[in-house]
Amino acid sequence: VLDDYLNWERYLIRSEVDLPEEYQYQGRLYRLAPADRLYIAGMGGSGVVGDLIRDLSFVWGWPFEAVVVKDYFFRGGDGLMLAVSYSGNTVETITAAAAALRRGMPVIAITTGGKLAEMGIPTIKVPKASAPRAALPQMLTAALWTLRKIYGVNFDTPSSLPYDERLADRLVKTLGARPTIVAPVSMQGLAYRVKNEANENAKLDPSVEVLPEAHHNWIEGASGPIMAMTSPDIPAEHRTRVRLTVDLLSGEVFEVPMTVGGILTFLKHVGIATVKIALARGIDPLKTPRIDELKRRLP
Ligand code: G6Q
Repeated sequence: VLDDYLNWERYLIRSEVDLPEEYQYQGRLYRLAPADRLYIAGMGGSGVVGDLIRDLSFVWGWPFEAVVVKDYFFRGGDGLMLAVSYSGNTVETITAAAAALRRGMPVIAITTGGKLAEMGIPTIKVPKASAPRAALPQMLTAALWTLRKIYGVNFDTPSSLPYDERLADRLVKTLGARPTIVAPVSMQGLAYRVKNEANENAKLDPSVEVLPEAHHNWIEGASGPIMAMTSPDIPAEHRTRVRLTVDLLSGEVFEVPMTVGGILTFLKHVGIATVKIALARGIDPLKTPRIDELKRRLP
């Protein structure tokens, strides 16, 4: 898994994806046209693609409302859905995709295979990695090229994701202390990804608080260490909220450019740092026995 993170740039998709303008599914016609609402279904390491697209679309004003779906149940109306599942076998994602199709909504799959790839809907197959969470570059860039094709959105495709040992060390220290990760709404997806990496690789349980809402409740109860996230690219209102939090409570501030390159470079360091924490604790960063057991026990 460490090798995957170190070689993330190799997995970035750098060219357009092939998608039809329309397709037939179970005798019904679906058109892949821009819709005001974009649903992104997916769980865990695949679901983060939706979280990050929501952050990016907010920061860069993309021409759709990104709605993240992390459940079996899908009750949305008009729109377009991306169903992201690394394995292609995640029951919540497959169920939500099927529900969207029943409602006449076009769905595009992003996966390495599994049941999702066999549904007979447009599917972008991405290369495998050691774990779903380690396949973020290929899943995220596959989703972004899809959005380029349908909505014409612009994004950067970084040529490299440079490694900085000092940043990794700072993250080891900060995340090892099980902080509360504090981020504004515009960086919420990024903050949850940091938490998830600490959960899955390091087997730690930091929490996430989102601003400005957390200034109306959590701030009064806050007691532990704080990891604060900010960016030069987010609205001034959000930057101010982060600054005020750290002024009042102190904390380690991480500034992340909200570009594809900035996000993936930072998350590569988070991946490496959480693997390092695991190894220092004598834990296998790759294995996720509870997640596997839960999937086994599901009907
Ligand atoms: C990530 C984990 C886990 C996984 C989800 C969803 O590395 O294994 O978070 O991503 O359980 O599975 P799929 O990614 O296969 O849909």
